Amino acid sequence: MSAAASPAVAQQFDRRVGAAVREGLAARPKRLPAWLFYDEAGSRLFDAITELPEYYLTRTERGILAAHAAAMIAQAAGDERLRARLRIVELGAGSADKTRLLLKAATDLQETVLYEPVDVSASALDEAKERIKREIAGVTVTPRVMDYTHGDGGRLHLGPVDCRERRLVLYIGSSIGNFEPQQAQQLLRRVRAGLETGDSFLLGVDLVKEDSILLPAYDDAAGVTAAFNRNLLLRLNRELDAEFDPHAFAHRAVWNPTESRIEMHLMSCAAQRVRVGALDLTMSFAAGESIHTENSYKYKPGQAEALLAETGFRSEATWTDTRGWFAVCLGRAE
Ligand code: AVI
Repeated sequence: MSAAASPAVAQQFDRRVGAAVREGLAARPKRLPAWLFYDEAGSRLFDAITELPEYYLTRTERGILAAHAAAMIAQAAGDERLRARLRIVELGAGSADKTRLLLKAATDLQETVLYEPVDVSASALDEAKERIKREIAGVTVTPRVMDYTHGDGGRLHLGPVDCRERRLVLYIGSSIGNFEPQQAQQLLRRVRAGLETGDSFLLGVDLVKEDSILLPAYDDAAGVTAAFNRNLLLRLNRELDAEFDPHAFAHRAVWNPTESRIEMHLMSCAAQRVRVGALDLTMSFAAGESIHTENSYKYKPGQAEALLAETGFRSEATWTDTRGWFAVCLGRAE
């Protein structure tokens, strides 16, 4: 165990990661922000989560898109006589897997479509671009590497469109669920401020259901979600010269009905002290003390539509699965 950070790590660590860890571990209760999950290993683990039998979200949303993509695209494009050409933006596109269904529906309607995936990860965008170019004729992909959650004076900068075009912004995958209610509102306001009246916004939300369904989705039998949660500590070891023993922390998923959210925690199995070399910090953990690593909000029926209405969109349509587990809502910028 080294007493100080190795010079290489101390000089090179990402300041945003360092600041988030310093702030989160000084808070009571201790917390770490969920965006820290998504380094290369974490993104791979998340892809594996989406394939798990217990993680119904991806599969359910994909089913809704498969059944209704044509209706979603037609609704966004508007009345047949005044129909606009759509240009599709996707926030947090990642691997853009389910988006293919919407892109295919768009090319069925208007033959060609411009697709602008937005993500902080350039490598995820490059992969998505190559795959979509290969698989769907008629799609031109222009990726944008951008943190759509921050900066630029409260407005998402998407650039000009042709006067006969309308933007359709996709925010699917229940990504909005990882934002606190107030942050979710702020994000939608940012998006609205970057759109013109008549543009539209497609939002995917996970709905409240029995905890017997919710909890296994975040605590699966194969332990993939536990590995995803613990990878956060491994990331701090790699990037901040920290000395966490990930197996000295247990993965916990808790349903909080008052806040309508699944919480993920890493619970210290024993009293321990852990050095974070690059921050020149030693943290103490009591036995049973937890680090709160994620909230995943589950929406009540009508709540996503209310959020759209509060943030400058007219809620026009909602599509859901037969079990009512997941909803995809279309809002029109007013
Ligand atoms: C990315 N996000 C929508 C996932 C969720 O369900 O909240 C992240 C996740 N956390 C644990 N499993 C999946």
